[in-house]
Amino acid sequence: MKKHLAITAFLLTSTSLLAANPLFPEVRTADPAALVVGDTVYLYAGQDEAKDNKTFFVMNQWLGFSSKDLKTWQRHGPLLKAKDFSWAKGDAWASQVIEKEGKFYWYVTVRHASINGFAIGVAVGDSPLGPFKDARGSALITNDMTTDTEIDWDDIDPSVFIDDDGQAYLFWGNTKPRYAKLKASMTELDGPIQKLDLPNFTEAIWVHKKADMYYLSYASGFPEKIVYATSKSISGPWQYRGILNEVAGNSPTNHQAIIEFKGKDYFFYHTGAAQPDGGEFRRSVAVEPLYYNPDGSIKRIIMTSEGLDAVQ
Ligand code: FUB
Repeated sequence: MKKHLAITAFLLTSTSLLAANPLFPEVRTADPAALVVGDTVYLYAGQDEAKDNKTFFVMNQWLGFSSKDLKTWQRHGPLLKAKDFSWAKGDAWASQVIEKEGKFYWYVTVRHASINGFAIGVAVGDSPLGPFKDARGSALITNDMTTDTEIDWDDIDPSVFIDDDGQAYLFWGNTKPRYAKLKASMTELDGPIQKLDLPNFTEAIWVHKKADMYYLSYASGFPEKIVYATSKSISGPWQYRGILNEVAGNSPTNHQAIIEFKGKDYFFYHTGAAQPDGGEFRRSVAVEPLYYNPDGSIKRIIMTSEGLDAVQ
């Protein structure tokens, strides 16, 4: 009996055994975006508020989380809402936060109130947890700036990458992948919108760099698999390298964030696997280790219920 109590006490206090995938079982989260600042990972995710999996997404705000070991997470609640952009109607879809010179820029997908379709906005704050406020008072990208598709949700899923020379690039898109340079202000385009050539592209671009290789991962097909391409230059050409993550349990969408933290690499994604009510419109964020091969390719992600051990 004494031994049983000791084991129970160990399970309750050992964070490395308690936290698993999905990371935040008490809330539905989607479209993870991770940011490393010093010894902390900040994780931003849209909140899936749909009551069931029958109709469509209900997403009004983005939640913030932070961790120093990827196992014990602090919940910071909503850090930004779609309605914080006065020109937006709602739909807090995928986003990414990036740091430049001590400021934190949060690029978001929202539905525009007066221009048909989805748009990309940017908020700014002085810390990774904000407070954040609309940096422009208007959208950075609107649907009427990209007229080569029939759909009105082609301007979604921003991912911003700052190259070693300080030049920032905004990538985004649904069905048509695009990118443009950003001015030093981070809130204005600097030049034309360019097209990318990526096979079977759906959405969810994430750009990162490892050693001297650029990586562009994205959701492909539908239901979505996360695939990736590599390049020796941020402006391409991009070489398709294959599947990174298979279709995630019980969710036709997927959306990834890739980071290096304390010397190791990690892959955040979402699934519909949470019990009892996870699914297409009630997703949950999870995390797995990510491993590079010596030739720069990435090993296929293995989705697990256990998740990670605590990072020391
Ligand atoms: O969460 C709403 C949309 O579904 C995102 O913008 C896409 O990436 C997909 O996950």
